Amino acid sequence: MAKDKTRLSRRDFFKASGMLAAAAAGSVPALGGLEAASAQTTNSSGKWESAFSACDMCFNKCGCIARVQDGVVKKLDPNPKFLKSRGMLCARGNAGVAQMYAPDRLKYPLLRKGERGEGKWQRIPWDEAIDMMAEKMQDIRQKYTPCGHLFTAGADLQSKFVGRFAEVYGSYNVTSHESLCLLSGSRAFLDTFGEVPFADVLNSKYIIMAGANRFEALVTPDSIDLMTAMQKGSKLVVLDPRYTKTAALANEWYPIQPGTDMAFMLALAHVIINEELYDRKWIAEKTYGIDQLREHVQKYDPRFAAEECGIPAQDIARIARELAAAAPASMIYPGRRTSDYKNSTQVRRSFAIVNGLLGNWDQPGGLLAAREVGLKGVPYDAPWYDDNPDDRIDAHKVPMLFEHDGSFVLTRDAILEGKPYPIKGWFVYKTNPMGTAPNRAKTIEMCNSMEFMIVVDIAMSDTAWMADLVLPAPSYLERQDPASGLQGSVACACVVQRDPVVPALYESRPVFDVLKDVAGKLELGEYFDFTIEEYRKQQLRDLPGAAEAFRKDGVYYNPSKVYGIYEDRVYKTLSKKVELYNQRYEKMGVDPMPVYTPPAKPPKNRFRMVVGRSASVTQTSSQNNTVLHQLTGPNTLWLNTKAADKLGIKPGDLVEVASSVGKGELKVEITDGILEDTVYMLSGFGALSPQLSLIFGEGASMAAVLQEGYDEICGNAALHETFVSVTRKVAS
Ligand SMILES: Nc1nc2c(c(=O)[nH]1)N[C@H]1C(S)=C(S)[C@@H](COP(=O)(O)OP(=O)(O)OC[C@H]3O[C@@H](n4cnc5c(=O)[nH]c(N)nc54)[C@H](O)[C@@H]3O)O[C@H]1N2
Ligand SMILES: Nc1nc2c(c(=O)[nH]1)N[C@H]1C(S)=C(S)[C@@H](COP(=O)(O)OP(=O)(O)OC[C@H]3O[C@@H](n4cnc5c(=O)[nH]c(N)nc54)[C@H](O)[C@@H]3O)O[C@H]1N2
Ligand code: SF4
Ligand SMILES: [Mo]
Repeated sequence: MAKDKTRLSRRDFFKASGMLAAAAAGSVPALGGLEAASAQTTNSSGKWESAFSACDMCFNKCGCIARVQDGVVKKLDPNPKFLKSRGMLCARGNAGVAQMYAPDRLKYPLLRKGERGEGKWQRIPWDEAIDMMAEKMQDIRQKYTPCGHLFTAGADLQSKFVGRFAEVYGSYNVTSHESLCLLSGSRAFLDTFGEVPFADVLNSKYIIMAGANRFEALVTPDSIDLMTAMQKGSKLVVLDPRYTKTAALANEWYPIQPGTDMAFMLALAHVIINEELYDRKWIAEKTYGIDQLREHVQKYDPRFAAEECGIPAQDIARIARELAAAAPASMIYPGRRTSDYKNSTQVRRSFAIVNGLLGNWDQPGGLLAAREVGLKGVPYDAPWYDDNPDDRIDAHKVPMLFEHDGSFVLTRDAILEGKPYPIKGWFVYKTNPMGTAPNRAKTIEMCNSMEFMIVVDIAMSDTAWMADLVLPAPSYLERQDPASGLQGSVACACVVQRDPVVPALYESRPVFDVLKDVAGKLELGEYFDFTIEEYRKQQLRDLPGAAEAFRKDGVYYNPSKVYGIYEDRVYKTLSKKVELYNQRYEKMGVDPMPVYTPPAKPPKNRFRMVVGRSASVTQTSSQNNTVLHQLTGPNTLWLNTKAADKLGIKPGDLVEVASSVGKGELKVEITDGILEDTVYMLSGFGALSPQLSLIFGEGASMAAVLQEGYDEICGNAALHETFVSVTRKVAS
């Protein structure tokens, strides 16, 4: 496929769109969407070009092909050669064009003029913005040591440059969206199998999906493979307090009492062990701790679990037998977001243990080990700063923090306390903690405690709204990105990269360029002494076929062994085996096996709030998309029919939902598809930023209502530990 040879240069684009003249006259018109972009393009040749890219509307990076006419992206199609996404581009993926040409895109650097969060901005030129960044960062480093600056970056191929910058600048304080997402699950599987697995959904015969919603919360290829596997006769059992679309399509759905999954999993282990439904050879050769586990699960029989979970005991016993009969082509699906409960690592350990017990590992239909993609790192020696404190600001608060991601909620608390040391600068790239970290009031306090806060985004997110300096980024279709390895099921170990499909819009600049410029001013230029092109060459140096594959197919696959990887490999655990009993936990004084504690019950007339996804939006980042906005929102509060009756609430009433930390008002949706003591609402509404013009004033903010518990082992946020009241405000 010919790449866009006639691609317009950035200057040509502005010229063609008439913007250069307008800019010279001092008034850059707002490109009001795709139509406006096309209308402003003169000399239309009508010629279509195609270019590969990888979708960035969520972290999955599905392969796509941009169809470009006269320098304007008109359409995105799935890349059929991209096996990970199985030739699919979801609704959000298709709406990538609208994201790029959104009228609300940030267009040039903005400096706060009024009070923080007041919304008074002054447009400044880039060189001034870079000078100011360098000056403030230097100032903070001198006053508070390099660790006095926090760096936060979301899911992105360029986030690695933020980490690199933080390291050479000298700060250990780096956080990401991950401690609001999946770290407790990663912890649990790492501490059982020695690595975080992928699920071979396609070849699985029996899947228990607990606390995951693969037909709405899309994860490729799992979402598509689940459909295929079910068409081939695979059985799906869903545990979810809500009747999700995945629940609707499952063979069996159990509205499990929130926070009780561990009781269910331990009861499965009880049946499997007591009825000797496991493979003795596997247990003897590959696992550690069967005797301790046998003893541990005796008290967790199906009757006990039934009382806790609200799932009949005979069903639990039957499911255990069916799961074992299908093993090793069966699985407790590991899930993705595990930011649920204070004991989420232990809950997910119970998932991992059942898989370990059945040997659902490294074989078709079970959990799979990661594979080599062959991508090379680009090492560097960061300078040492004598004045720095010993550790991250959130260190030692939980026993097993992930060193690279830390814990956002623990970091925020430490910053607000100013202990053990002050943090006064904050750089945020492509993540929106104001909308995605629980207890928004606290995040506002954190922003207020900063001397200087910089946000790089494509839109005026709520986090950008709180910043001192807001910098416009190009969207994924406009920038060059380093290569990245992608894994997922049997579909791949592949490598993707991005090149601009069209030149960067407005004055947007990639974060790499921004950091490189600032590094230069801070005398750290030697650590950014390369272009992305050169960086990629280094990454791909052992993959001679990659460049040609990118050109031809838009993706590079490294064919490698999928199953049996561990036949001659030792597990990266203390016992060098799959740890049913965790030796390291024992040494650290953490329960070596998951001990069940019943979750607190909501007090009378209060409800447990749970978090979940819609297929047509991502977190907080696409609700304001002109296309997706028509499909989603404003958000509603799911309330059980009986609970609504008791409260005298009728369909469509406006209700106030309030926790101990915040509240919001939204319309109610009365349904039998949620447990009586549980409520749910979609995230991403109730925004504070008026520059999210489609959704400003719509619905309620989940981040404002959620309290901020955290996982006691790794500090991952615990988003489901919030009780709320629901009160009618206005009848429908
Ligand atoms: N369309 C779309 N797709 C996405 C995303 C998106 O925003 N939109 N986000 C992506 C990201 S970053 C992630 S991490 C993944 C998330 O993927 P998932 O983890 O599958 O997503 P959630 O929708 O959060 O699913 C959690 C489910 O758990 C249920 N639940 C709540 N409490 C309990 C409990 O105690 N026990 C059980 N068994 N269930 C419970 C909730 O009702 C919810 O349906 O999705 C990814 N894919
Ligand atoms: N209430 C609530 N909180 C949650 C969750 C939830 O479901 N509900 N889910 C949790 C999970 S699983 C996760 S993964 C996290 C995700 O949390 P976040 O990382 O905060 O995810 P998003 O809300 O998608 O925010 C992404 C930000 O990046 C910006 N952006 C998009 N594209 C670009 C780009 O190309 N360049 C730049 N520079 N910026 C861009 C968007 O405008 C947006 O401001 O949230 C967690 N927190
Ligand atoms: S799942 Fe959808 S939004 Fe996510 S990368 Fe794939 S196409 Fe894009
Ligand atoms: Mo996530």
